[in-house]
Amino acid sequence: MSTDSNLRVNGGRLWESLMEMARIGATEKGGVCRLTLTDLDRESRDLFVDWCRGAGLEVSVDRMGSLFARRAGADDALPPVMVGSHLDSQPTGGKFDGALGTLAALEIVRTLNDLDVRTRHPIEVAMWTNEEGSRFAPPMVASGVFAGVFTLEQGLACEDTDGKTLGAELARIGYAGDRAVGGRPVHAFFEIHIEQGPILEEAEIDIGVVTSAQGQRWYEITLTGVEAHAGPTPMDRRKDALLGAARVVELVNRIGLDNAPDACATVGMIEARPNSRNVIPGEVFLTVDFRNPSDAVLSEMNAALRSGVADIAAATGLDSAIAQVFHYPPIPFDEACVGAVRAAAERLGYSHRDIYSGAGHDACYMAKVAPTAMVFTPCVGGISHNEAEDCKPEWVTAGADVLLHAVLETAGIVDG
Ligand code: HGY
Ligand code: MN
Ligand code: MN
Repeated sequence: MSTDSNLRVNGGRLWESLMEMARIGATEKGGVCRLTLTDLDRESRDLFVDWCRGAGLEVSVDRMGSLFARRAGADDALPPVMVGSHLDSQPTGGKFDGALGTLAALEIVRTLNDLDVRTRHPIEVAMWTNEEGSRFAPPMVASGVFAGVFTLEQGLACEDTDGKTLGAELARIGYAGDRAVGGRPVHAFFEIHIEQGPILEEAEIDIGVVTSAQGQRWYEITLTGVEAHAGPTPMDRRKDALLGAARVVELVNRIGLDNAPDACATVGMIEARPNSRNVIPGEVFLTVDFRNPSDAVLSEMNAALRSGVADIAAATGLDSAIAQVFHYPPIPFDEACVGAVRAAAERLGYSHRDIYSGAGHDACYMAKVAPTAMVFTPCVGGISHNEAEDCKPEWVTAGADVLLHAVLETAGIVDG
């Protein structure tokens, strides 16, 4: 039975769910701060689990705290079509990053329930722990454990800047599940997400058919000099770690510009110690985030960073330590699943274009263990990882309609 183009989600219900979820961790500027494994994360999980159970789904929690809400298939022994994303946010995050993918997945199930449609494969709505990597690096760690990229021990041992481990925080909020992480067949994985960039909105295109995700390398750099008094210490006798860090920030930006137009290079975190106004900083910790659609160029950026940091340390009399904490090469998504997304947009009459993802997503790791594809919606001004992040009801509805059809094409409709 082919997917009837009249099959559509209830966009109003989805928008309402997004606005209700956005009240958890709501910030004054209209965003959300729902850092992973905080009490607010627990509150969002509790609400999501209630909604899933309200839709008749069977909810399980794995040992990384990821949630799986299952709708039986007509042939329930078949591997599930999984659809989902994350609910954790950046410290100054928005209402849609992650929540759109998680709640649109739930909306698909709600729509199938309304229309009494049975699918051949079971459907599982997934909510992954710690996608953002803001509190605990690396990002996408739970889907990474599910895909066998990290061991469970590595995932649980991730530490935040206060020395708390992911495993301990998971137990503290009551979401340390007992289900094995991964190691089971998944028929396909789909994720819908806002683009988090300007391309679709500027081109006035409804749907991004995501063909791949660019590669990433994340680093932690520590520069060590000598703490000293800001008054009596002559300028030529200083080993100023913050001076070195300032030059590293300039170096990172230069590496990004030198590899234009596709490279992205960012220093997002910097901590000067002891961070006192009249003490020459003796130590600085900073992070580097490199992205590129070419792994070869990412390697060149890596080499330029390492040699550049060594030169800066030598010129400023500092010791330097650089650790790569995360890397994955560019990830192509599955042609058949990407085709199902493209065909769905065509069938439903939505404008669409192929696009690669600048951001990382749980789909990037799921692509290692299941045929995977993503659907992008535009976002207002291309802004994300910012409390001003915004989307439009018509974009959300169009994206969820396409997701519904791509999932049904892949899961198969038995009757309804
Ligand atoms: O960093 C990323 O691309 C994602 O938001 N975790
Ligand atoms: Mn996200
Ligand atoms: Mn994000």
